[in-house]
Amino acid sequence: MMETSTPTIAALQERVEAIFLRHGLSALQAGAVARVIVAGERDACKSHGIYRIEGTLRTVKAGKVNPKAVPMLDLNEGSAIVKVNANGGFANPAFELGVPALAERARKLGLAALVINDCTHFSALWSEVEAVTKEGLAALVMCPSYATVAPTGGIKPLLGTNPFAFGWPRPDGVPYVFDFATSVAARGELELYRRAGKLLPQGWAIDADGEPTNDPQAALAGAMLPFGGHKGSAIGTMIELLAGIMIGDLTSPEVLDYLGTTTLAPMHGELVIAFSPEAFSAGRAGDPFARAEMLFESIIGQGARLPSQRRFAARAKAEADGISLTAAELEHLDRLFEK
Ligand code: NDP
Ligand code: PYC
Repeated sequence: MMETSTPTIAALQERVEAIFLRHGLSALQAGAVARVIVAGERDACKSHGIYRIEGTLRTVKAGKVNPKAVPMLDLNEGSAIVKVNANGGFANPAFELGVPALAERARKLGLAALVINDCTHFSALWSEVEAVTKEGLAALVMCPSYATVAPTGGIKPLLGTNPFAFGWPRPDGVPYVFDFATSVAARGELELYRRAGKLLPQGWAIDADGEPTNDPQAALAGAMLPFGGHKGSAIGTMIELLAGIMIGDLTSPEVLDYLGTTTLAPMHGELVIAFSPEAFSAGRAGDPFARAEMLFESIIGQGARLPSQRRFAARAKAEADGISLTAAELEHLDRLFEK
């Protein structure tokens, strides 16, 4: 049986933060980046957990992210658009800086957007969606990544795996949250399959000649496929438009040109939109939150599960019992600290 250990969430946070501090990140950057990585492990989202530390450190070493960047908030008074320039640092502290102003503006105006520019973004989006739902607001979050996905009908990497997430606040518990790559799977999953020596499921990727492949190595050299064929391809394109071109930041092919590799974390922008359900439904019958609960109950009533339910169950277990890590994972953390 594989040997495991169960550090508390706080202990793992301290350990991951120490790795980043040791490698030159400021306390602001190290704390925010470690929080999102530890949240990934806590919620059993391995593709964006401690596995991401190595790539993050590689990106710092390559000089493609500013480990001591201080994000700058532009309140853009009177506008529904709040902006944060990450100044070449990680997206996570920039997001944390922008959320209070985003929430205040959305409550006042009914909806508001947070634009983050010039940020390195490697993380899952659900933690950001949840931060907005904690403010009693619904949220949409999206960003490009780098060109790794062929548009439907094409065979060359062009779109990113472009994550797209939504959240709806629930008065008496965890929010409704979905968060997915607009490719069949996140690129991190491909890498985890490669490391485990496992074949990919059918329909995830094509090789460099455009032929379907189950070989993770051939897939990494070829292109991933959008989820849902032309539908995922169109949503991925929308994200390039809204969270790349519209906010004056890089699109996925431009990110790849800038980095020259997919082995570093991508640098681009991010778009967060917050909605006040009360403001949108004002003057109409029915409490939007109560009506939403009826919808969720009907979904569950059919035996279906809500998205993020698996994640929230993993979180509850980690909060009670600690985060389960193998001895190999803990040794890996030690090596990252020493490197
Ligand atoms: P998954 O396919 O694993 O999950 C997508 C969503 O569907 C989750 O909210 C999941 O909830 C939910 N879900 C899964 N199965 C069911 C089911 N049977 N019924 C109802 N809901 C279900 O996600 P991806 O592999 O596409 O993406 C993984 C992560 O990668 C995301 O968090 C994304 O943000 C991140 N990512 C980040 C990128 C970046 O550039 N920063 C790029 C691409 C991806 P649950 O978790 O509870 O299973
Ligand atoms: O898993 O597809 C991915 C990814 C790309 C950038 C960050 N995560």
